[in-house]
Amino acid sequence: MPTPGKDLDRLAAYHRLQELSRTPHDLTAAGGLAPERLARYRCRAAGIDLLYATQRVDDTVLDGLQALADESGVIDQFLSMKQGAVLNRIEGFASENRQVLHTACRDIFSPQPLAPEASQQARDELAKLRVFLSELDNQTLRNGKGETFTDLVHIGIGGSDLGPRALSIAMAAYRLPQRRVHFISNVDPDDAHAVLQGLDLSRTLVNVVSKSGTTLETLTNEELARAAFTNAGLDPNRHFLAVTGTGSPMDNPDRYLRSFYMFDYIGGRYSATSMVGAVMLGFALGYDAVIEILRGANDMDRAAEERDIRKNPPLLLALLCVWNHNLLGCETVAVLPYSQALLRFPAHLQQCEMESNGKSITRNGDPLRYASGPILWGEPGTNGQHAFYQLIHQGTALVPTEFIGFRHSQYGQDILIKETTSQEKLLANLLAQSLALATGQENDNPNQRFSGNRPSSVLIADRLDPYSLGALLALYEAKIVMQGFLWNINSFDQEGVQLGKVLANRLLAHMAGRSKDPNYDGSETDRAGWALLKAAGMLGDREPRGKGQSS
Ligand code: G6Q
Repeated sequence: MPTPGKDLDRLAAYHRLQELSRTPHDLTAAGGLAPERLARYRCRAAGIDLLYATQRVDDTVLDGLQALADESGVIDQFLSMKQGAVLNRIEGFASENRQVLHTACRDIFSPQPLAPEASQQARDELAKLRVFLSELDNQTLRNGKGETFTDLVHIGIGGSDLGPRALSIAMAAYRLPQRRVHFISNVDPDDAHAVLQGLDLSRTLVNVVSKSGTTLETLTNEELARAAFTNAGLDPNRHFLAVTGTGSPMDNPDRYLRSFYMFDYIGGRYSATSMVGAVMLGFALGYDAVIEILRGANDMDRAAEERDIRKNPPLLLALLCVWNHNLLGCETVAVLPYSQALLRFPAHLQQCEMESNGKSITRNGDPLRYASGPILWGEPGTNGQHAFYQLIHQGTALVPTEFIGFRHSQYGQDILIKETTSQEKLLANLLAQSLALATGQENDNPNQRFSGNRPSSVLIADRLDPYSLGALLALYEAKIVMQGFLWNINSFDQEGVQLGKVLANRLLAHMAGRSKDPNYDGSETDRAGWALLKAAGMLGDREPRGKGQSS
């Protein structure tokens, strides 16, 4: 069993950084953004460059961050995660007690993967997927009328939706002809209706994705979709696919055309490169594109093992986050992709970061004495520039930003207007924002004064394609778990979402009129829940009828 790391504030390097944080690098000073600095503060892996000259760090702070990385053993912990250590746990308390092996899903190219068993399971599932996709391609798998399948509806929520959906939107430019994918996640019936109504169900597959096989929203939407197929005279079992954990209530191949598996060592929010994302992506893009995504992710996973922080983009981004968040006091981080295709990428990162690092205890169960995960948010630029950037430039909150951009567009359909292409305009805007935030601008008019010294990083790659998307995804996954190691928290559980789920079931039981023992127990929470339902006009004149009934 690995020993958890040390608390951040027990590290000598952290105290040294606290001293340095009193006089952070001044980006507004003369020479604060010297060309030499811009050229040197740049680090690259798996085709992605991280430009960080516009962060409030200098060589001394970078040396301090290197010392912090070394002293906390962040890379050793990352390696032991990849080798299958049980890191999803809280010492001495009941916890999930699981390995964390999402990286094994893409460690499939080397003859000696770090976690051989998990990588073999990934290969086996990929082999099944390859057969399934080739049967679709060569039309041995067709609908009851002998036609090909053209549409796939992916049903899942949280980790079984956000990552796959973000990747699917990002890769729309690479979609196979005559293949469309759709998503249903919310239990809002309008969401499901809006998706299903426009489809020719006879040529549609439905991919139901739930690791646990017990999630209310997903099971409800599955039944709703099954009913739509039955009403259309179709047999759902010949159209529905399952992606689930082995042994889950959904692990019932008789009900599905095909069943694919993911394993308990892959957390939902880290599961986009498992079958959770791969089945839908394979349908939309083809098997080879899925492999390219995995290859990009694997290359970044391997680059993330580098101990020199100046050569390891995810590690450096994680340390810069600790610098901004714990030492310079910033509470949020904005991820701003200058690519419309990354429309839902910030939403995926929001879950990945905030569900992983929104914690208040250490891995020993002690209260944290320092801040853990920041609030992460974001929208594509340049749209955001015409909206919330005002606050980033001149607001009282200091918002470190992570810009993401690509040198070339996906479709290559572009024209010169006033001697620049749209892609150049997009990138010019990205870089100008980074510059403006760093240097600011003096003005006698206080309303037109920009303080500057607002930190940002720029991630830039050649083109958003399957390989770079995989690398970008893995970069953020690694960054997020490394932050967790630095804060000495468990980034792999999500107890915080449980209470709301339990109470929602309780309120549903009241609404369904099943308010008998044990659902209505007269506890303070139950009484408040009942009263809240009444105040919301959901119960009419009904009174509780359980053993704890109040009247
Ligand atoms: C992610 C979380 C959570 C989970 C969903 C869906 O890390 O655990 O978002 O992915 O609740 O769970 P199922 O896949 O089990 O339906």
